[in-house]
Amino acid sequence: MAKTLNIALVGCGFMGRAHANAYSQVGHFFDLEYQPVLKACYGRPENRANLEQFAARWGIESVETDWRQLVTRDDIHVVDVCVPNHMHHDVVLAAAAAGKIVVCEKPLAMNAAEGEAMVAAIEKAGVANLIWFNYRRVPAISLFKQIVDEGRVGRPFHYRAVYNQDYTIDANVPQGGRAMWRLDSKVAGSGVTGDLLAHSIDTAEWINGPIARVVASTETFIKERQHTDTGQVEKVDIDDACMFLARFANGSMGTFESTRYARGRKNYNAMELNGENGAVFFDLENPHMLEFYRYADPQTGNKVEDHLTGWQKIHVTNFEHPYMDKWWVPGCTIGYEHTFTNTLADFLKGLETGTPAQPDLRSGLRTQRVCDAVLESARTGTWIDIPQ
Ligand code: SOE
Repeated sequence: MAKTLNIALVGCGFMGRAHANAYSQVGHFFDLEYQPVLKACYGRPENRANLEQFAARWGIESVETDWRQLVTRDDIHVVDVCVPNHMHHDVVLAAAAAGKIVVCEKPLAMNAAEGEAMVAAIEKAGVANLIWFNYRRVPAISLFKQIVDEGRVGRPFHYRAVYNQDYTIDANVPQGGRAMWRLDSKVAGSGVTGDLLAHSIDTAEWINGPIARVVASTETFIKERQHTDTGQVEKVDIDDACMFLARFANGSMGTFESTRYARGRKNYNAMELNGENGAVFFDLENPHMLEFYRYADPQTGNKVEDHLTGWQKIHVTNFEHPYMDKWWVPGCTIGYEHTFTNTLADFLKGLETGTPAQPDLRSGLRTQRVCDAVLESARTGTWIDIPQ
């Protein structure tokens, strides 16, 4: 017997669309006891026309222009927080106080202090929760983790992450407003560190364990931009680029690079792990390919290298690959939007089985602490230890 879960989407921008699509699709592809229903969505009163159009397009039953009213409605079971970052804290606290299930976009908050209050509220309320680090559910990235967990990489030496884009190179790109709030520090909290490196950090710690310490450098290439809300040219306070070195608790070394000034790169999220027995490489511009270098047998440690040794390319579309038995037939690919559907399916399965899906908000707080340490290191020029 299906159980209905009424969803309130708090936010209807880019992420609102990605989530709305996941709620609409999940029941068509996964066998789940819980069936989400898009009950209501929130948008600002001045954007009411957009909000109504959004609701009509996605079949959402009602609209609200007061999010506080929405999150306390009796007919809502799940509050999905996909408004810009500066609102996450208040919405999560109100939703937790109302006893709602909470699913929140990344990064968790503007900073770790806010994140701590959010996790405390969630844990006090005892409500199920999730942070949408969707890239864990790219089938090839899930397979990356599986290969590492199977011991095929062996002792890890190096983890390398790059997350580059190029959409802010033009000095005429404004900051703020609906489209460019990610460039406004008062709304976003930080630049590439919270927006892009948060993904890289989440994936890195998931695959290679906790980061123990970091040292970072950041740059803001374009120091002033016109602000959409005021029309004035204002100082830009976000990090346009960030690079940091990391030491993992397992002894391996990490390098992380992110920028919005890598001409030619649109959403280049890449990672490589080099270990004693092998290595794995992934990049999101080739989303179905995982590259694996096999050097030694994980059981015996014996060298398997011969004249055929080399990087092996795995087209991650077979039924035995993560998530792929839920979609099409081998060889038929899935895309960006499916990573949200896969994430949602795992979350709903977690509600059904009682084994909560990860990452939850506490895990998001861990990532937030690493982001804060990276930014502090960039300010002070020193290594910063991450509280474990
Ligand atoms: C930024 O351009 C952005 O939309 C991020 O905010 C998302 O988290 C990332 O997945 C794609 O790029």
